[in-house]
Amino acid sequence: MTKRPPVEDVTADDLQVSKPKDWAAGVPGIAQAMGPAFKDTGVSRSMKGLLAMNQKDGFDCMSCAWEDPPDRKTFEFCENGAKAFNWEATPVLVPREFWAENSIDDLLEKTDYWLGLQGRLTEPVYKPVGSNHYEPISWERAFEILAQELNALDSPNQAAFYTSGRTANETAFVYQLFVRAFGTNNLPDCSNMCHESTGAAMGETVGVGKSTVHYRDFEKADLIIIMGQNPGTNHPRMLTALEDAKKNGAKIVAVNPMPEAGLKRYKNPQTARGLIGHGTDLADQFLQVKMAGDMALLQALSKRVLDAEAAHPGTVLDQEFIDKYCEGLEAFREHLASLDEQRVLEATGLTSAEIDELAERYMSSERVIITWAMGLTQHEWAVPTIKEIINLLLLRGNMGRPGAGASPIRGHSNVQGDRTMGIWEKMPPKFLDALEKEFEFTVPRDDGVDAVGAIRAMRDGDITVFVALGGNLVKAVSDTVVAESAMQNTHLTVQISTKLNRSHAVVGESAMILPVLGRSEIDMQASGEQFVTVEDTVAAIHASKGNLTPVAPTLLSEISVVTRLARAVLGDKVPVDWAHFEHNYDSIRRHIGHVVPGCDDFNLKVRAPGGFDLPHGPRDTRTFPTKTGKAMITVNELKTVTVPPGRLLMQSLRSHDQFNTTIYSNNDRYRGVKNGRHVVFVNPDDLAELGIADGSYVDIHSEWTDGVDRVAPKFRVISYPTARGCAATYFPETNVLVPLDHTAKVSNTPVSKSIVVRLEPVAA
Ligand SMILES: Nc1nc2c(c(=O)[nH]1)N[C@H]1C(S)=C(S)[C@@H](COP(=O)(O)OP(=O)(O)OC[C@H]3O[C@@H](n4cnc5c(=O)[nH]c(N)nc54)[C@H](O)[C@@H]3O)O[C@H]1N2
Ligand SMILES: Nc1nc2c(c(=O)[nH]1)N[C@H]1C(S)=C(S)[C@@H](COP(=O)(O)OP(=O)(O)OC[C@H]3O[C@@H](n4cnc5c(=O)[nH]c(N)nc54)[C@H](O)[C@@H]3O)O[C@H]1N2
Ligand code: SF4
Ligand SMILES: [Mo]
Repeated sequence: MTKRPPVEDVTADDLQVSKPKDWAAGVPGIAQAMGPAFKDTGVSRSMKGLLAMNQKDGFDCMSCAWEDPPDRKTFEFCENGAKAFNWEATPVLVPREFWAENSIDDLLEKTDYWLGLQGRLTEPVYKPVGSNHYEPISWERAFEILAQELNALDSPNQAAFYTSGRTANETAFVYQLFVRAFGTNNLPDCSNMCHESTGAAMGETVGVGKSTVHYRDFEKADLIIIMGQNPGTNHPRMLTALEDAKKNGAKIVAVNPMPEAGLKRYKNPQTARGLIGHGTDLADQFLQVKMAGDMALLQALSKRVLDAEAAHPGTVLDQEFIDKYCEGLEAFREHLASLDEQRVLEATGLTSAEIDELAERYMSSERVIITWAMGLTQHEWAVPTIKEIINLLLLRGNMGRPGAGASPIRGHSNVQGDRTMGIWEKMPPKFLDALEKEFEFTVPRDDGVDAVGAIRAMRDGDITVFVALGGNLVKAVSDTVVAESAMQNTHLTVQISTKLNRSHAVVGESAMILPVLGRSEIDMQASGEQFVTVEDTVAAIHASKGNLTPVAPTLLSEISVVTRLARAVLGDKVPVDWAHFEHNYDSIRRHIGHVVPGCDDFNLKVRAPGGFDLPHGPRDTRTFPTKTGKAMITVNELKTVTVPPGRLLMQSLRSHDQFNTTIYSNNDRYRGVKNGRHVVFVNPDDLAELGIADGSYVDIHSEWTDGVDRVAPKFRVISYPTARGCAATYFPETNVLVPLDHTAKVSNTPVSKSIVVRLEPVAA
């Protein structure tokens, strides 16, 4: 067992700030990828693991949902994939004495950075009511306690079962089956805080809430518009796809309040030109939009398209496509006729000329892809904004043909697959019917709670048991103070995890941690070595098989944990052979084949090297399974955010060295920040106007209609070329500023990207 020497958290005094970079990856990327991996995990374990990562017979990178290219290189991973691998594969283990040495109160004092550095969890631990310590218990005892607790509830709806998007398809399927057999649809997941707005917008307008492009479409596109996304950090290998697209003549436009390094220039570490040369210039146009201005921008673009068509009838719109496949054009045209250009310019902070230029690019391109991520989904009016992306694309038939489409880029590596497998608090009746037919038990039909709903219900005492399959909900969700007291208001919290985080410290009266294998590890069951499957952001499903010796023999696979939990809780309540599921994952896949559309012959199809693509009506055949059977061009009332004088619109985003609430280091190389995370990036002109000096310290107060004073104390101000009127901080440090009830309309996603804040100077 390896024990790490104590690690001290860094303080703000160590903070160093330098000029932001204007290119991504290159040699520093390789050094950052390999250095820590070799140091922590060891050269031989690292090489064995990394060489298998993202290979057709290896395991899927556990970081983001970016897709794998059809042809794989020897090193098919990026810097951040390597960091995620190292974080999981490390042989540093939490030692048994840790639990006696550290009380729950001690753990509450620590940061997530420190908690993660303690190493891999290896044995189940339990904190009984009244105790301030976890203590090791056997697996048998753990399941016994859970069965007692869950079966003692007055209603199954008093429990919630969270999922984070790293969970594999088979695990997700068995987990939702267990939860529904237990009797509830309380299946909140990380997607509620992530791409829920995308699902809502695309579900309504085109009938499928997933990307309408394949990997190969990127190299066929003439124009790729990247909105509200920072691929250099969050989907680094996307830069390779963008580089390939550029080589084929594509133009790239970035729409973002931040001049992100990865959107400007890419030095591909796999090529000589990338290592020693200038690299590839990516964005041909950078629209530095004001936060929450995208809806206005998109409407202005569509209006320009419609105006051009009016000026030269029959030359701009794809009228054939619209006539055959769409509805709503007339109402849309009428609505946009009165669009106020002045309001657009105010909301976007752009000039008419900039918008004209992008409109020209759009109209002169045959094949256009628009991609987006959290910069669009985490706003109050995210859903109508994304509907405007669909409108713009539909006008010129940019859907269901090569090189064109709508491409939401998903976050967690299998967040999309988890939804496909039934992790959703409001799965459609069709899925529930199929489940009922396959397993012969009555499936609950009432909608369950989502992530925000779960916190509310815990706060109000309506949910008393919280089980999490991965993730770190208390830290990831909005309104940290409320979320923490809600979690502490429960009777029992259970975390199925690989490593410690804040959710293991902020617990109910009683608490349990169940440690599991990571994706890179060999999963041996009664019938032999198992593999699982995952779905990437373009709906391609493929196998993932770990090849490293597990860090401890005491670990169970996630599927073992879920099936044993189901057996303990349900006994023979439902006719499901949970034990067989655990022994041979093919048996799970057989059922998936019967229940999940497009997964017939699942066992066969996932065994093909590289896997298979799920069917997708809009992409494959221009079939739109919406209410009307047509793609919907929708009318959305323009919404803009008003920021009172002296206030800024703040977003919370990711540094280059974190994966959501997992902090790999306190650095953010591309933005020039070292040794600190309590920083706020503000435009120099705004600083001058506010009379706040670069390098000084401020408390950040958020202002919302409920009048509650939410404060994030002592952040260092960094003068930074973000859009005027906007500010940026790191997630999750400023989640405390996002009111629980401030969520996107329809999707209920916390508004993590447009928070009205005021900066109040404090002493250094
Ligand atoms: N290394 C690493 N990879 C990750 C993650 C990670 O934490 N680390 N997280 C994963 C997950 S779960 C997700 S969801 C994705 C997230 O991937 P991203 O969405 O790229 O993540 P963020 O860091 O939140 O960046 C949001 C981007 O949107 C911009 N933005 C903010 N507001 C607006 C706006 O109003 N309009 C426009 N046009 N742009 C705006 C920001 O400036 C920023 O560039 O990444 C996944 N991959
Ligand atoms: N303010 C603000 N808040 C946000 C966001 C934002 O941009 N701004 N982004 C939101 C988004 S997009 C998302 S997706 C959510 C993320 O919310 P979550 O998915 O809940 O959070 P993560 O930090 O990704 O979860 C990390 C934890 O998962 C566990 N884990 C890691 N690997 C495994 C594994 O293989 N198995 C198991 N069982 N456990 C594992 C580890 O214990 C690790 O600490 O946060 C959201 N919150
Ligand atoms: S792009 Fe994403 S999935 Fe691919 S190696 Fe990098 S972190 Fe992993
Ligand atoms: Mo996400």
